[in-house]
Amino acid sequence: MRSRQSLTAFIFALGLAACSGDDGGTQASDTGLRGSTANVCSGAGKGIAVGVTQQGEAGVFSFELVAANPAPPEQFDNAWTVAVTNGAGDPAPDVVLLVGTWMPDHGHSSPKAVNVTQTADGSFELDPVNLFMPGLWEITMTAEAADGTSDETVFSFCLNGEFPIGGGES
Ligand SMILES: [Cu+2]
Repeated sequence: MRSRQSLTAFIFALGLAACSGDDGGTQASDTGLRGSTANVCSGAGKGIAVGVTQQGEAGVFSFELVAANPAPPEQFDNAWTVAVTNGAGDPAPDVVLLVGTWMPDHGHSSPKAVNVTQTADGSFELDPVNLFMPGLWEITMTAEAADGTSDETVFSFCLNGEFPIGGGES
């Protein structure tokens, strides 16, 4: 099994190949994903949509995707609004939200960190949620209260899109 580091290096090698505009039929074509718009992970994950609410694994907090731009999520940068509520359905006070990205089938995260900003109403703005390639994504949300209480959930969904080789963002 390859390590996370070598997979990350592999992905960035693909990105470099795309930027050079010259690959000579190397690693990129070996993935079989070049320019593909195929559904690469159909049926995987729980799915994502505005209004989806998941209870944390510890049963302390709930996490709701209250807004998404674009909706449904698309490849590249997304902006999400997430509300964290307690067992009574009220906004959880004094909570810090940490967000991580992961592609379990590929063994890498997004190259961009998710910036999380709490708004006046207590919800959280996540911008960007950079879904830079199609496939199965796991977005882990961890809420940590001031008293040390912590809970987390994983939003998982299959993202369709065009593999960013030979065009798209660089
Ligand atoms: Cu990936």
